[in-house]
Amino acid sequence: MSQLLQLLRVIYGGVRRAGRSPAHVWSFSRPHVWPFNYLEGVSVNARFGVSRGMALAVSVLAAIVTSTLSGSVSALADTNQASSEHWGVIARNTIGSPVVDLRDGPYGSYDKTGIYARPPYGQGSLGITVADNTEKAEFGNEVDFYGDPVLGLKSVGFRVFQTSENVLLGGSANLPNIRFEIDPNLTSLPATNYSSLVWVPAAFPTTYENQWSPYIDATTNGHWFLTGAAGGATGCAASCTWAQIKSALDDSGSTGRPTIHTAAVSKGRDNAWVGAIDGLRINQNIYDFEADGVRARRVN
Ligand SMILES: [Ca+2]
Ligand SMILES: [Ca+2]
Repeated sequence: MSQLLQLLRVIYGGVRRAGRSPAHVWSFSRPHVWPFNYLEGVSVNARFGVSRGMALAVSVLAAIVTSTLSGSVSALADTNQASSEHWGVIARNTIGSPVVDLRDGPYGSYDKTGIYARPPYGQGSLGITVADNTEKAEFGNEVDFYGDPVLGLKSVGFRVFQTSENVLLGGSANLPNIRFEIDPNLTSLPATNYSSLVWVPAAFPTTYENQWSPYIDATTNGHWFLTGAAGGATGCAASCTWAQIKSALDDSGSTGRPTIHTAAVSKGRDNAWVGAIDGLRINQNIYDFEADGVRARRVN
């Protein structure tokens, strides 16, 4: 078996374990570099993309060598990314019949040119349509972040395609959210094992409308809150800064540190909204939403 592994490394430049799911988690030491248009001061590589032929070969060989590898790796760890197939609509948190669609584009709006007139990563994005204040859409990952430390979250943010129509419908802060379902593990609430940790973006500058935004850093922009009992116990039921909410969750109690259940982007229930999201950043990975799936781009 070790000889087979050695052969595989010679042929493909090395394979290594990159996630919790055994059959879908192979990445290569020489990652595919996907074209991108602009970055938040960093360069990234996509480590999800492999050619169909290579993917087929690896899927066959992966079954042979999986048994030689052991241990699980956090989705927040340096060497990992979430698997594309683990991203999707989170049914539990979807209300009504919103549209959540991995799509090409949007390119535009019609009179826009330059880097903000095209998806920031690849050629597609996550389109979201919410009809009114009764609907809620959520797209995320219920597998790869499970059990990861909330206090280990360092970098969070995304890019968004906002329209002036959305602003007319709900004001300049009518935007989607980033949402982590968590176990707050607060000492004062030992029976509370669930809360949503939600980021609410600040009002959008008019200059960002009808095009792609720059990177919006959720650790400095807007505000955060916690739902349920944890919101009241931390003083963050309505609005806290990122620093405040992390400090409030860091009570170093006997119940343990807060852990992540899920990671997602969401919209609702507040106003109608039609737009798109791309480049969801969670720590050292930028999740590139594309029509054919979600690629993790590693921030170098
Ligand atoms: Ca994209
Ligand atoms: Ca708990």
